[in-house]
Amino acid sequence: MELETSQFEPGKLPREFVLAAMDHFKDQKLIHKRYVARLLLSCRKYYESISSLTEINIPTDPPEHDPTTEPRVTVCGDTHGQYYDVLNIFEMNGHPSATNPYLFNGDFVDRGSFSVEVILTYLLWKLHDPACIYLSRGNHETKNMNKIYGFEGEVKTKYDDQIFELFLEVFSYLPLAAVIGKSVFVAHGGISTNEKVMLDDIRKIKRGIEPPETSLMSDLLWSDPQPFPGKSPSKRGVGFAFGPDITEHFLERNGLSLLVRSHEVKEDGYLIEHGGKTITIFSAPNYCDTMGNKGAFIHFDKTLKPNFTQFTSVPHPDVKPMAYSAGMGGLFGL
Ligand SMILES: [Mn+2]
Repeated sequence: MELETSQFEPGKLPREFVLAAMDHFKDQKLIHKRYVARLLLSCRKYYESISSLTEINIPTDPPEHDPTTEPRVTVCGDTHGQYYDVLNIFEMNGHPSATNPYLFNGDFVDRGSFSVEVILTYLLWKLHDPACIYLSRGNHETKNMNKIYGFEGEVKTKYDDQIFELFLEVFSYLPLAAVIGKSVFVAHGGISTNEKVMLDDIRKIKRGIEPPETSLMSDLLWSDPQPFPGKSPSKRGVGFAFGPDITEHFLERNGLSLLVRSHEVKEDGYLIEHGGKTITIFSAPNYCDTMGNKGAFIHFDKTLKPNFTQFTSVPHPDVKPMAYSAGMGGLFGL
């Protein structure tokens, strides 16, 4: 399928092209470098123009492929280069569309060796229709992590240095958090332990940079919940661990009902903590081909109560996780 440059604009990329590209990827074929470059340049421009905080509304109509269900938004956690499991999510839950919107909550790349296919698929859908898929940045959409955990090596093997630099630029402009139905706050790591942070502070975060070590941006991308009150230094060395009291105060002063975050593998694909106020969602089943965990995603309808779907991993071609990692990453923990 041949495309004009003018078709690489938000809302103009034909659905048939996205579906054909996904089939190509499934057969371990790539799309031409000139399409990838156009896609990334167009996405960089688009993401640069929008807020650091994405506002998502529940659609008024149910998904076209399943009109008997309630209108809903689907939230997925880490997918980490597990392209065949992402295809399985779309098979179970339908392709992205304005009536079947998805929010992917960061960590699309690294670890799994089909990271190029995963991120290209998401960005192609984004250009097809910006209202069919929303992406928030994870701590793996960063230069330092990509160097260690495989994405840099993978892009340089499948494309080249120039395309890798363009990916980094797109990552640097991804939004940092989302609010669904004015009520559910979603960020990859979690929230800041600074008890004054308001949604407006998140909206105002300047992007186009790698996350500064101590910053609201890093708190959103790197933090983890802890079961006891207060805050602790993070075991990861970046961000903090935040207790149920910090979650409660953040939600209350911002008029929100729930925090959804990802960033940690969970045996059941999700975990509810902080008296029901914090949910972890993780969508990479059998993470790194070794963890044996389930994946899960969440549906939010107009009641804004979470509704979970769990799934197990599907087979993928014999390319091991971290296959393109040049460094020592494979020797560190999971
Ligand atoms: Mn993460």
